[in-house]
Amino acid sequence: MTTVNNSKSSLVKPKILVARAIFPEALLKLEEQFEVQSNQSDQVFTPEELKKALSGVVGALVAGTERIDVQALADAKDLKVVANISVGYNNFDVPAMTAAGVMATNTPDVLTDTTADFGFALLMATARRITESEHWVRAGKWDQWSIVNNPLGMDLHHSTLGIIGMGRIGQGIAQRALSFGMRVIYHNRSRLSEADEKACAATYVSKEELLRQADHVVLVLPYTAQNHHTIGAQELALMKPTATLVNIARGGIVDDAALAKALQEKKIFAAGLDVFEGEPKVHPELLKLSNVVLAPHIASATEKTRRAMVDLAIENVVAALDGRRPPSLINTELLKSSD
Ligand code: 8YV
Repeated sequence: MTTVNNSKSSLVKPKILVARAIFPEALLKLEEQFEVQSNQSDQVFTPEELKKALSGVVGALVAGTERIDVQALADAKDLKVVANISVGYNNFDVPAMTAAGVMATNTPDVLTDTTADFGFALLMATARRITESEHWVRAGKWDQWSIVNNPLGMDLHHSTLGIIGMGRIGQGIAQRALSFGMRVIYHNRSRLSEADEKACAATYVSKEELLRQADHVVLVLPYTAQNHHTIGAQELALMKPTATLVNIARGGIVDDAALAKALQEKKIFAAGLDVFEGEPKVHPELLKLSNVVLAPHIASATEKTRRAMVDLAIENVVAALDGRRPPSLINTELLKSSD
């Protein structure tokens, strides 16, 4: 059990914060070891509330909705670890956390397949106009069925899939594409090893080449300041008018205003979006369009995977507070400096 001695030498449980609602069983597990300040009402903290909530706790579990930066850490003098229930960690100012001696952790691997499945599902929904077709049925238009007057889509099978961001999830999508007979091209910060390229039969190309050649483009790269608006008006102009674009990466990777304009002007065929600039807000022009499939950031959202993400975040907090190396530590330099 994780315990610390207080000045009166009685055993007290260390205090931790759980900033978003989690599964009740996971909360009970945490309560065995910690005094837990939870937020089961799931009301997202304002930056001021987050700063207050972090003061006096030794660990915290947060999600992408909590920004951990200098301001949030200002009064967090006892804080040792913040565990993101998310693989992406652009909500963390990692240098600020390292400077404050706070371990940062995330939840890789446990969500790879679920997220790759969803990337493929969103791609299919987008190319085959599935949500638009559902609206068609609900609007009582089925009697207008005709050979030429259905929502006609684009094929996936034997088309060219372009993946930007070829980490674990990107490679998972490439592997799924193989069974559809797709040709896979990719662009990534660094080229994969020959063995990894072979495993997903993917060919490395420049970003521009990928945009020109691909029938379907899927974005799976992490958000960084350098990746801001990786896809803007200029990039959209390179794409085929028959092409689709799917973003399961992060809002801000795509210039949503430029995308809405390209979709309005039919510069590309359709888009599927799970993430948005300034989410949970969605660009108002995107909301007006029928050639875009919209999802509320659910790529990792299966019961099994969300439970695995929470469990891994708990494991990270427990390890850090027990003086062990957390399984998915991001700022590993913190351990090196204490060696
Ligand atoms: C999370 C995600 O649900 O893991 C990620 O990077 O985008 C999602 O799986 C989301 O970030 C909430 O923390």
